[in-house]
Amino acid sequence: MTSPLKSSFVNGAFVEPSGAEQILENRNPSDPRDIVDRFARADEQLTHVAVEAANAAVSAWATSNPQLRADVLDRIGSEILARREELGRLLAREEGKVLREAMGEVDRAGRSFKFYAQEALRASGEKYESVRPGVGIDTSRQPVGVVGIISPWNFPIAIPAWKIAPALCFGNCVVFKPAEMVPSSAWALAEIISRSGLPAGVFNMLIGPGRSVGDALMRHPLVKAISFTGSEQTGRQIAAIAVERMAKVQLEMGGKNPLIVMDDADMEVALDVALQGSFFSTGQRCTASSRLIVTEGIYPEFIARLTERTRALKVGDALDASTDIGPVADAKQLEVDLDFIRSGIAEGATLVCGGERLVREGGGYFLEPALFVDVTPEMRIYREEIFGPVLSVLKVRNYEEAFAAAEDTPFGLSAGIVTTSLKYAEHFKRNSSAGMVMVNLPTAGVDYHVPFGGNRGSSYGPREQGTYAREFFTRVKTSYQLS
Ligand code: UN1
Repeated sequence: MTSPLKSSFVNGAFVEPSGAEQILENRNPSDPRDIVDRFARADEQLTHVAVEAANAAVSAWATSNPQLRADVLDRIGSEILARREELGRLLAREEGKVLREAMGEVDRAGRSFKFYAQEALRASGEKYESVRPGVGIDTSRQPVGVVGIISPWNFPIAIPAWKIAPALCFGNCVVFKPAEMVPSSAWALAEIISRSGLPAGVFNMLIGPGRSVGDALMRHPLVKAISFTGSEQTGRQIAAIAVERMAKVQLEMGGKNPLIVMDDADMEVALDVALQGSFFSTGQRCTASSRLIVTEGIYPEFIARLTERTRALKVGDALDASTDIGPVADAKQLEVDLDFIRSGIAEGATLVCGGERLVREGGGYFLEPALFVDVTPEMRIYREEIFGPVLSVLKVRNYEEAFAAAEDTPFGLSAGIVTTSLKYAEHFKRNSSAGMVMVNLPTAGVDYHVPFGGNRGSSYGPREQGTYAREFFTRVKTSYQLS
C-alpha cells in the first residue's frame, strides 16, 4: 500500500503537491523494503517562497507578547512528550536507533520546547550608568530575523527541537530544512507546530535536497542567521557563504572524541562508559567516543572484558525490544564504515571482534560493532571521523601520554576520562581543550538545558542549548538616553 504523499510546510500550510515534484522515499534502514513515507520534494523556488513568508512575519513575531511565545512553545513541548512512544517508534523506524534511545530523544525534544517556553519570559536586558552625567544606558536583545536551520539525520527530532525552540523563543522566524534521510520525524514535528497557534510564516519547513534547497536557503539575502549541524565539509562551505554575505552562523560538525581509561578506573564503570559512548546509536553521534586511550596496567583485563561485552551486543531491528544496536543509517554510510574497517586492517591494526556486515532477510544495513587494537596515532581509523560503530584503542603508559594523545586531534567536541583519582579528573577537566568534558560518563549523551558545543574543527560560532542559545538567536542593542 502506498501512503499519501507528504510535503513541505510553507506560510502556515502544508504545500499541495502539483504532481511535478521529484518524489523522495523514506526507507527503514532495518528493512529497506519498508517505505516509511513518501514526500513531494521542495525546490529552489519554494525555498524563496518560504523565506519571503518568514520575512513577512518577522516584525509581528519579533514584537509579540512573550506569553504568547511561551504558550506556543509549551503546547508544542507537551504534545511531543505526550506522543513520546509513537514518535519514538517513527524515529526508530526511519533512522535506526533503538526504540529506547529514540524515545529518549523524543523526550529531549519535548523538554527543549518546555525549557524555551520558560526562557521566553526571562529578563533580556541590562541597565548601565553612563560615564556622562544625566545619561542612562540599557541593553536589550533583538531577534535576528529569518533564521535558516539545517539539521542532520542522526538526531531527527532533538536537534531540530533544540534549534527551532530557541529561534522562536527569541522572536525569530524559521525556515527549517531537515536531512532528507529523516523527513518523517521532521514532518511530524512540523505538523505539531502547525497546530500550536503560531501566525502563518513564522515557521516553515522544506523537505528537499541540500544541493538545491539547502543551498538556496543559505544564500538567500533575507536569511540573517544559519544554524547547521552536519559534516565538517558542508559546515565549512556554509561558513564561507554566510561570512561573505555577513549572516550569523552557528555550526556543529564532527568529532573524534577520546575516552581515557586509567589504571585506577572502576572496571564496570569503564566498560559501561566505553560501550555506551562508542557503540550506542550505532556510533552515529558526533559525540561518540571513537578513540579509546587506555593505560597499560588495566589494558589486558579491560580489553579482554570489552571484547566480551562488545561481542555480546545484539545487533538487529531497531524496533525489536531486545536489540542493543540498530542498523547503520543507510547503504552509503555502511560503505563508509566498511571502507574504514578495511583501511584499519590494511594499516596494520588488529580487528579483535566485529566489523562484518550481517546479512538478514529484508536487507537492513547491519554491521557488527568493530573493535580495533594495536592502533597507532597516524592511522585513518584513529584520526578521521567515521560516524559508525568502529572503535580504535590506543595503549599508553601513563596519564601524561594519555592526555597528550587525547589532545592530538583536529576536533574538540567532547572528551572523557574514567578514573577514581581526583587529581587526574581535575587536571583533565581544567586542561582538556574539548568543549565538553566527561568524568566517569560517556562522551555522548548530554543534557538539554546546558551549553552544547566544541572547539577547533568541531564547532564554530556561539554555543547551542540552554540560556547560551540566546547569543546566537539575538542581537544586542545598546540604547542611550539623556534624562
Ligand atoms: C548527544 O550526544 O547527546 O550530531 C548529542 C550529534 C550531536 C548531538 C549529540 N550534535 O551527534
